[in-house]
Amino acid sequence: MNIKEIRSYFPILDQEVNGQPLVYLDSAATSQKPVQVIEALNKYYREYNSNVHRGVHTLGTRATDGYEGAREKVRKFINAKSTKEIIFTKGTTESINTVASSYGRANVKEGDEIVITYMEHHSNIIPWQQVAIHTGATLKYIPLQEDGTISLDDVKKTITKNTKIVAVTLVSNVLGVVNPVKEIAKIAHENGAVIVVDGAQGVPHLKVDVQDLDCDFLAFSGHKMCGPTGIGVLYGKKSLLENMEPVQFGGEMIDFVNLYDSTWKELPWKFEGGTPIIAGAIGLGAAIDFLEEIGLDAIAEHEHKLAAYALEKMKDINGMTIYGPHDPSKRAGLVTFNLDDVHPHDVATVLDAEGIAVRAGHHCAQPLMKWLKASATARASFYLYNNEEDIDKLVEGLIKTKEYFSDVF
Ligand code: 7TS
Repeated sequence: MNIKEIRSYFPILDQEVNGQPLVYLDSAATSQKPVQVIEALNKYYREYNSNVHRGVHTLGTRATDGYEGAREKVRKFINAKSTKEIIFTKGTTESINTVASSYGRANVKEGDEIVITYMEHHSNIIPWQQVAIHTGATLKYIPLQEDGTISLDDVKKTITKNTKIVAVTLVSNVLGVVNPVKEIAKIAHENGAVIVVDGAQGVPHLKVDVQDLDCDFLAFSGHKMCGPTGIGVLYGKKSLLENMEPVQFGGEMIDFVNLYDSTWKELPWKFEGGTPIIAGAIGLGAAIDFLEEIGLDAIAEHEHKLAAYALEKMKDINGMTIYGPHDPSKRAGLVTFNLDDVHPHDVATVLDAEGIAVRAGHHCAQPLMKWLKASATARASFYLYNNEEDIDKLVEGLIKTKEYFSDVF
């Protein structure tokens, strides 16, 4: 599928914003949705909206088939061994919190260590801070090298026999760094720890194989991979999930309810209390079909080229600071930057007037901002529907921003 055809599936891109054709460079916050996903949601609500796993009526069976069919699509997409290992959640945040609240509280005690990195998103920091606070464990950070990458030597020095959990992102939402998760998993396992991988920025963009990575848990969000908001996935190895307690209790997740105690359904349903996110899962299934039709390797290569092109063009702008490694082979499809002393919110506002959407702020990564010695940054992030023209417009917009602010001051 060529880029023109890919773009034609995203109706939202075909509009003007502030009198200019929209240039959407904020896919790391949320991706746009192709018609295939919009239509899958439309079809579910128009034709077979029903609750799942209850009753035998025809619409209920269709909805159950759609929901469970989506689970199988997710299983195949990340090469999990079984659908028992695929739990639907509302997103990465809920997935990581589930591991922290269930596995973390039960398996971490005083004197133990939890290891994370400085580049984590808040949703892969705060749940572990909470586990540490409640259990008396120590939270340790793998340091970053000057270019923002982590070295395996530092990983080996930080993870010890006292480490029980290692939680690390596959791709940083600020630095664009792709972490050596497979190697980190090996080091974690040699020390008797489990590894939790934050796949929010990785799974939408790179082929992820949980068996090859040998990760114990993987969290990701549907909305960053062409799917709807409100749906996400927690993958966990069956042997671990089987021994974990649910964190939400109520309908759908039980086997028997007695007066004073209850027993749980088998995996994965014991973690899916209440009416599940049926439309969201069906929409995510459609998104996976779409991504697979194009091919994850082709998507990764396309974004990689865009990032290299953007780095090349942006570094020539006077006063530009680009964060993260400058070597494009070490990074994924996003560029985080600051332009002279112009506040990133001002950069984003001027770009918005040109129809260009970028994100500005701390990107939910305040410890990393502190490490970068920046209170905030601007970020352009790319996906399969972006092209070089989008980056040319961004560069033009940045030059305009610079001119505008040099006139003002
Ligand atoms: N982990 C990483 C690495 C992320 O980038 C994000 C969201 C999350 C976790 C949380 O995902 P959620 O779907 O549960 O919210 N990151 C961003 C971002 O960079 N800009 O907006 C959201």
